[in-house]
Amino acid sequence: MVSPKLSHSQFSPMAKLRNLSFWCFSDGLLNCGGVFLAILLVCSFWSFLTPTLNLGFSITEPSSNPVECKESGIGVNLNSDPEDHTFYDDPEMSYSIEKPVKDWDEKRREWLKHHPWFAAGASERIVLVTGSQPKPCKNPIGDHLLLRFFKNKVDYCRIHGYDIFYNNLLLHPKMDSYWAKLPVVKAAMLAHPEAEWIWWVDSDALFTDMEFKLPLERYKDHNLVVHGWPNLIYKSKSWTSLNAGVFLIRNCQWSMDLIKTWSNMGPMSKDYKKWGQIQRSTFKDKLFPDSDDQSALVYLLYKEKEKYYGHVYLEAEFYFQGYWVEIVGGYENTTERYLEIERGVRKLRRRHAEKVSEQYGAFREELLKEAGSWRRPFITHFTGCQPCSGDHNQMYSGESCWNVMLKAFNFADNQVLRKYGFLHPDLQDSSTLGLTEVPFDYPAADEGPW
Ligand SMILES: [Mn+2]
Repeated sequence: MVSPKLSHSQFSPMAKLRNLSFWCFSDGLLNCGGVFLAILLVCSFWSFLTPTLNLGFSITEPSSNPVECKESGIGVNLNSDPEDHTFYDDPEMSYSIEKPVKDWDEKRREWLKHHPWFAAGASERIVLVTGSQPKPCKNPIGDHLLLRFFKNKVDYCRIHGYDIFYNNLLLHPKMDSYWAKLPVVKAAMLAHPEAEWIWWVDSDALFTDMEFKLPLERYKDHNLVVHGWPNLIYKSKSWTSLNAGVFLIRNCQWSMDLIKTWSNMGPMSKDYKKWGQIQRSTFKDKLFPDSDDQSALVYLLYKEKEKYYGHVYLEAEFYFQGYWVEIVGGYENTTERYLEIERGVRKLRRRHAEKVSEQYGAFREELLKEAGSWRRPFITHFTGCQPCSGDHNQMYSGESCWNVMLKAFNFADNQVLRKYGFLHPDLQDSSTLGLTEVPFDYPAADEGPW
């Protein structure tokens, strides 16, 4: 396998760097002494405070040791781009999906070598990429819906420290609608050599478990993760055997090659029509004539199993993305079950800063091990609702789509809002008048600390 090696030996600070501080931070703060933590805190406070900001107490004296901060190699340096040549200086390199990239693993490795402060944590770094069409939505409330979908992704990324890129242009004029993501994902791979993963999440997909984190360790030997089922690909031969609306793709040469092959079944290809016919004759449940990105990916897995299957992780253990129709009826029950857990565990009711919320998520995760269908679905995908165009699938009414989206927005938002002291008591209520303050209880005097 090409790139897991890349990520685990070449980018691993343990293998490449003898600098103790890098080693320390790559393996997480658990391995670090309080000294390093203190330096990190001092550095980050120092770099974010303006001299005019007076907090009434002294966090650091800026003149005391800023140089030490810079030279400690701890933290990310956003200001330095050394003059050494990298792929960015190569006039042959192109962001365009029409010009394939070669030797990407070496190029990316070289760039990281010149920007060593990105080495720590590189194998877990994710950039979330999403987007929508260039024009205003036809559905009168479509742009509002898209805004709330986007707000949800921003919330998720802020909580987990991921970068996010929203694109609303066609980076290739012919690659529109569901094909538009591929040119964006390729460009994002070049724009973010510091990231190991690019995570495409459709505009109509919503994080509905704001605490859950992708189990990256599980994907260490794979380059592409999608929600899907092998028996549906190889036995049922269905074009819905996986969902291409949410995928995690490793930033490596294998992925560059996949994107090239994959996009060659799209509208930029002279064989576009032919691919539509091939897909329809292969997948009997596909009823529309045009070649689409999802059928194209299923086709590659089906037709070239040897080449692709071993590199693609078909995730079905949790809702990597889940069809909203199966999910939305359970939000109230889920809310109740989570509250029940919290009522029994004081630590989960403890008020805390949003920045430190991941550890509470990890703690709750322990308590959710037995959770079945009532655990929060990670991503609810409003497939078929078409919030922007309003041209929803005739299987359901527009009203039912907008109503359940509202419920899902509030369900997700409540998990964020409580860190700001408020919540929507009624998931179906869109008015701000419905907000209430989160009731926090405190340990009784005789109960001791949290
Ligand atoms: Mn979608």
